[in-house]
Amino acid sequence: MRGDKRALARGITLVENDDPAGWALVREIYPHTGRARIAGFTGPPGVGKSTLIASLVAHARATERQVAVLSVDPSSPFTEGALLGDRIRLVEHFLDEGVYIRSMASRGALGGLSEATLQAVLLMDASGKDDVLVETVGVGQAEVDIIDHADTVVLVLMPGSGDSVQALKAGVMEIPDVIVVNKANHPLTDTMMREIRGVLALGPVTDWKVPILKTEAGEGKGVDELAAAIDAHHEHIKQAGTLEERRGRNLRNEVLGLAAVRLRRQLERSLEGDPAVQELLERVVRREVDPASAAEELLRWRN
Ligand SMILES: Nc1nc2c(ncn2[C@@H]2O[C@H](COP(=O)(O)OP(=O)(O)OP(=O)(O)O)[C@@H](O)[C@H]2O)c(=O)[nH]1
Ligand SMILES: [Mg+2]
Repeated sequence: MRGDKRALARGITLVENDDPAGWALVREIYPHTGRARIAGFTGPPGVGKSTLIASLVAHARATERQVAVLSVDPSSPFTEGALLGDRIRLVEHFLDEGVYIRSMASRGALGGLSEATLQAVLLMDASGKDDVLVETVGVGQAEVDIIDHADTVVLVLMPGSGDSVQALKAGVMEIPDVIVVNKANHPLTDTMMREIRGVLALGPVTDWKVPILKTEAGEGKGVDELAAAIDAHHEHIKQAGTLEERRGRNLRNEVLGLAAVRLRRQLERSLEGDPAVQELLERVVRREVDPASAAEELLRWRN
């Protein structure tokens, strides 16, 4: 809680390894969380999320804000090796005591990736970070719903990522709080901006007008505006009371989600190898009992 990077790193490793000490740690620090601003960055692979985040880190450091970055990518864990490659400009921040960078790819034995990431975010928050920036790949029903725990969701696109605009249009993806079109020196940028505006115009009118920003992350262009938009959104939801509401709803969902996963696991364990259960399932397959009745039967046995 004094912000020691090594302690934070060890804590996250415990959580990632599903070590009971990790859960105990989160239990202890939980009352000290809720201070950090959590921004989630999502969007298709390669649009420049990491590069943008690196620029935002530099931006935050200029005002002495403490920052943590969590990259969640089950398909391509970003390793130290990848970090040292040119694709991520976070390297320059590795030696900065005020910045902590971590990636998470392990699914963990128990709760799965999204649970482990939430715990990691809590630890980052408790360690005194002002900003936690979470990167996840994907648009639509992202396999990592950690984005649900962000106060501000930033969708990053680049000219040509039309699929994502379609996903927005089709309602597959929830409307984010801020939209960024990165690599904005591309000739199709303005077309893309128009398409996005068109999609947003179809949606409901809300009290927050989703800004659509152009950036060139590599050059740091538009990053000040992006930082300002994230600040403005945070301020907006704080004033409107939606921040508490959002966090409350997300935390309640988290509790229900965790309980559901655990109940399912308990159920599976208690029924494993039980011949009566095998027989019941066989009867469903033989169409003697319908699935809903069989499920009720299972629950009756458990109680
Ligand atoms: N031309 C141009 N290239 C950019 C810009 N921003 C990022 N890039 C490059 O695009 C590539 C992908 O950038 P990343 O920041 O790794 O993208 P990402 O969205 O984090 O990618 P994943 O994590 O793999 O999904 C890198 O080679 C960047 O240098 C930009 O504004 N213009
Ligand atoms: Mg990335």
